[in-house]
Amino acid sequence: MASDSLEGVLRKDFFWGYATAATQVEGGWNADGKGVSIWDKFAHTSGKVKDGSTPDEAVLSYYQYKSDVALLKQYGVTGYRFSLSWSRIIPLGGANDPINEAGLQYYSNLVDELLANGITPFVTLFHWDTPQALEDRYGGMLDMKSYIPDFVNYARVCFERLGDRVKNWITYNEPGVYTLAGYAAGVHAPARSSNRNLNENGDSSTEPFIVGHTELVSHAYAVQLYREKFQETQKGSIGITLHGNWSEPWDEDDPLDQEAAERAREFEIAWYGDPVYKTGDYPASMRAQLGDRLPKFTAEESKLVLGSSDFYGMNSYTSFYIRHLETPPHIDDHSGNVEKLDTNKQGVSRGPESDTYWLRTSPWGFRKLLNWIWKRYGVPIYITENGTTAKGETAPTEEVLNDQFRIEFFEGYINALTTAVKEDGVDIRSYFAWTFTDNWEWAAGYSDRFGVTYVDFESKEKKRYPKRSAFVIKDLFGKYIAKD
Ligand code: BGP
Repeated sequence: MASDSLEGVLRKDFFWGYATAATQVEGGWNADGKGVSIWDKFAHTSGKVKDGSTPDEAVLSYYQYKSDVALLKQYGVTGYRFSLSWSRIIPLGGANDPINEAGLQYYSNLVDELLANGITPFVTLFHWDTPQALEDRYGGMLDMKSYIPDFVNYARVCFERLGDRVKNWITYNEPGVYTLAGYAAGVHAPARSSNRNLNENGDSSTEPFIVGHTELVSHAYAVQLYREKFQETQKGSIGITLHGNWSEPWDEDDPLDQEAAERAREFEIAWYGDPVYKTGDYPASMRAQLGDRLPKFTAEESKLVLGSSDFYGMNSYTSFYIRHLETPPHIDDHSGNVEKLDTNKQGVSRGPESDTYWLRTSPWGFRKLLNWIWKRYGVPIYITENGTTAKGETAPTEEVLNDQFRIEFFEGYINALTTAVKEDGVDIRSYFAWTFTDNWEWAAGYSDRFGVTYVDFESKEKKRYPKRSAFVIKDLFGKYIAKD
């Protein structure tokens, strides 16, 4: 419900809309010269995806972008965040490999279509789909020296070819999820598990932190290129998007749990946030626990990384209660000696359960997180993802399309962000809900539906059915954004 006292609180030029990622929506996985990405390979390997599905077709937005943009317009959005598939643009990925003009043309058409409909594009260069050829050639991001020139070249091609019209760039989406899910848990591409890499001393893997370092440094080089060669003429902004959920102490009066919650925030968010926005280095709590597992920034890297984002791109979905542990839960712990719980000491739940095991509706934590980020980093915040699944969405029935659970989620979170602007003075410039249509949710396949549009995956054209949440969000921003 929109509260009257929040009317007109958001700035006139606040952007709102939906976020998507190439692998999750495009389909056409090998169409018109596209190369194979690590997610194509992962999904085509049996046993990796929950429902055994692949993103070969996804929601066919590669073919249906015009009607999709028309639907976005109907939903009233002012912005649309999508990602470019590197292997669609440079099929083999490398700086000396050929460009696929057909792939670039698709993105150019999409950008034109959005602009013709008054929708501002926000473009992510990397949403997890490394070209498989680079993985095969030198191990992808594990080899920072080989990887950087390839990523920076890819970024340059995108700035050159789309930057006359794209004014909002995001280098990486959730670098921390890419590293932990892909190199520690091994449940995402490229499916490397740190357990496999234990050395004889029983120490744990270093791979996630090596990959994390590559992401940060390559991000910074791409930003340097944009700032030196493009920003003045193209007049856009560029930054990075980090994931982060709120960590609340399990026992709010226990100093150990308070410290543990702060440690959890640092391991999750400040791992990338501090180098970029605060110190040019990793947080001391991480260095203390991880020692040499954490790479060291050279003086040059540190200088390059610090200040390398014009804004804080924030993806957030939920909150956790955090309890202190004396010893790491497992020897290759990546979370700072903490335990994540669903309820606090008083037995209060973090919120109603969605259809996704880690996600519960907890807008109370969203406001706290916005404040934590604002206080620690002090740069404008672009909320680039936030959304939920709901139980029982298996057919486009009237009840499913009247998606009350998702509506309450969005009411809570959009209210929390608007309150953070009004009451706490946090500078928030955008909100992109996750997501526009049901899609291919990575290792969950087609089983997790985050869309405000129901998709019939059985139908040949992946028929779309608007859910009511799309119109509730429209009304909320209609009230909360200031008018001329
Ligand atoms: C974010 C990703 C999105 C999307 C979303 C939903 O971490 O950036 O691409 O997948 O999470 O979560 P999940 O698919 O992990 O359930």
